[in-house]
Amino acid sequence: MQRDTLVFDLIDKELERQRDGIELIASENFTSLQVMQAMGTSLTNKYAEGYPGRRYYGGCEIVDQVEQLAIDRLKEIFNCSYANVQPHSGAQANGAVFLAVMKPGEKFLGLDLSMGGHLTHGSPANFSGKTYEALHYGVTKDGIVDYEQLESIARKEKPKMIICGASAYSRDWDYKRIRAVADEIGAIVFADIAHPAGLIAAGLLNDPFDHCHIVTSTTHKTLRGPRGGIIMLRHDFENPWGIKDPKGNLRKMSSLLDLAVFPGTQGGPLEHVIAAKAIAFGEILSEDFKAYGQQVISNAQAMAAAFVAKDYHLISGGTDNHLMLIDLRNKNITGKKAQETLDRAHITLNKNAVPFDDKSPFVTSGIRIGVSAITTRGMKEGHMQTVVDFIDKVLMHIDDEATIAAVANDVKEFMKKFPLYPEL
Ligand code: DSN
Repeated sequence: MQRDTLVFDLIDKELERQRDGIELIASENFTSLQVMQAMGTSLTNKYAEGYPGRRYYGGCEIVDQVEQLAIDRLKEIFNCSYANVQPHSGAQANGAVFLAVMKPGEKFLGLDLSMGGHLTHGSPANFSGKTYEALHYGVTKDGIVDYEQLESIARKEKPKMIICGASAYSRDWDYKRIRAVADEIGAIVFADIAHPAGLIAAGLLNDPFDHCHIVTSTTHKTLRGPRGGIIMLRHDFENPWGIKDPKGNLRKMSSLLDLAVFPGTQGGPLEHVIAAKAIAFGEILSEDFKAYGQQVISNAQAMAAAFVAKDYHLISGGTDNHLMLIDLRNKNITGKKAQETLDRAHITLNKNAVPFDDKSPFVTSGIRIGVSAITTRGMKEGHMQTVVDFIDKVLMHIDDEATIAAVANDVKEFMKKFPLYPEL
């Protein structure tokens, strides 16, 4: 077979785009070269339905070791007793949790998508909102999770499960408070830590594991691994909710979750991605990762301060983690226009609804910015002012093509200081 230059040329162009630009999408990061290489290996050819040591196919003796390594390392990172590394994504991981613990039509409570929540936390367009009765809490006018509202809905509606976690929330969570109300009503607490997982792994944010029965995450955001999902329990438990497996047997939560991933929602695990997860987890266990997490938070706080100094309105006034949400209404710019114009200046971020937004989700009043990827590229606090200056220059000259082109050139030049995959 001839090399497919059409596709490989596009892959080369994407690498060039990533090298030349300032990547500020809060859910993105750059994996190490070895993590990326593991995904392009012979492991992609192997079917391995089941779990290590209990598969439905022959020839699994090597992938069993790979998957067990990933499980063991993940358990060590979060001090867990159970980990499932097979979910293909965060949405798949969350889907498996729902399948394991909820029956169609039962109630659960999650953060509203328009207030920073995630699609899988009950959006009407998502399986979670279509299959179950989704109730929502929001944030206060100061942009902080409205715990009083959460408690009052929980006491009144008695949902079976409460989800904490968000896609666009820059503050830490009070997991203990959520667990307290859950215990009052006998609800399961499920934390989706997809965004801050790396900072939790580094011990820099509140630890959800002691208070939340079930925890899921993606592996590619602040954890800096390949695209994928994971499910974890610090303490496995006989479930007091009387939840049964499809055959009607009472089982431990770990067993219900394993069944919900395979065969509940997935077939064969992606062992090449699991190998990459294992490598990423090894990197997280190194001392360097804690320093990375600390730098992410320092950079986010330096960037937030630089935006505030230029009169940008940050939801909640700042950040505890890797991201910030900016309401652009005082600048008379929509999120859509900001995203599209910054893209032309090689600055990539996403438009985002802000709490109490008056624009559609396709337009939005805000932008979401994360610093995990630029921190991986080697930026420090001092570079945040330069990035904010680039963004501000574009936004303040949003219809001036010459200025946008000049910033695009400056960005490209600036990013040469932070090499990305020099070996490629
Ligand atoms: N799409 C991810 C994000 O950008 O936060 C969440 O799934």
